[in-house]
Amino acid sequence: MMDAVKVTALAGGIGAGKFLRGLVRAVPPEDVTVVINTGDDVRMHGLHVSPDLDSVTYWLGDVFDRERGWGRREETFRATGELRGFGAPDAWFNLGDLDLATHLFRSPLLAAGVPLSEITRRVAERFGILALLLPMTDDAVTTRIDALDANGSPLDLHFQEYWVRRRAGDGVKAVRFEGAGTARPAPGVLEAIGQADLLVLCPSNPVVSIGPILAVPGVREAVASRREAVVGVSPIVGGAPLAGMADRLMPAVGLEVTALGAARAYDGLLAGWVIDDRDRDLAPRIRDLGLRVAVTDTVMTADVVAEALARTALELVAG
Ligand code: FO1
Repeated sequence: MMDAVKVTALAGGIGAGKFLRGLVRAVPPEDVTVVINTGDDVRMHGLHVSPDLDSVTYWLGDVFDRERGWGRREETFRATGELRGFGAPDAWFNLGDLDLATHLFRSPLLAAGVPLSEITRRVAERFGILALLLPMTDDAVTTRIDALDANGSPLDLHFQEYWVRRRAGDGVKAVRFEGAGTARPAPGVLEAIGQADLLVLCPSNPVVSIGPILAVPGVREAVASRREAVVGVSPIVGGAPLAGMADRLMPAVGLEVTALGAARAYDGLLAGWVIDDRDRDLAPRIRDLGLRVAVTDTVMTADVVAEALARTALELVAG
């Protein structure tokens, strides 16, 4: 354990969840704050679903499904099957029966005016999570994809429609974070960035996972002002994401799909960048960006691998 080091992590969903399980083994979980993307949040069947908040919660709460990556283990999807039988319009999105309880708990509280950050605290408490989990904002921010379908017709899609319903099959023209311009960081977010000893950008999609967090006014500036303490872990290994759709979204914002391209996504924010053994050849070019580079195993098949990765990342920018 690295003692007396306060760490703030910026996180998306699956890759972040795996990494954070290692981080809370490397430092005491009470010293970890996680600022989580809410741009993927979506209304389904009238319920508020927060996929990245829930992924991080389930991974740290020890109820994750390592194979599927999202949702809970020992999950069943009977309610969604039933909704499909009704012809419910949102039944293309697979809400598990246990997962549904989270949305049923959260949605009426939100409707009653309880901030998402407070609800997130209560959900994290229920799962015995000692790290502090913060949504990036209590305001509505929605990631939208400007795309072209197979016939070249323009589409304006919610991120989940693009990713789950249409299986990332459309050509991506642009990514927008609707509402980000007027969103305020959730209580504690700027403080957690300002007061951390070390900051970590988790191995999450730089465009649609970390991008929305940095788009909340004040957050990018806060991270940039701590640059010397910021380390990132590449979500790209061997020219492809380990999970997700970064390979389709990075080119749309002018980034090559490599560990170098992912580092470039964080121009002006990083002191260190951790890449996988397979990307060793890219290290000199990343060092040319002015970054310290660590090369290690980033494929987190088990918590011990994630723990070693977290230690390597923290040590790269510590002291
Ligand atoms: N991903 C899928 O590929 N298919 C699904 O039906 C699906 C449902 C789902 C329900 C709740 C939840 O929290 C996440 C869910 N995900 C699903 C994952 C999600 O679409 C994305 O992986 C994240 O938004 C990106 O981090």
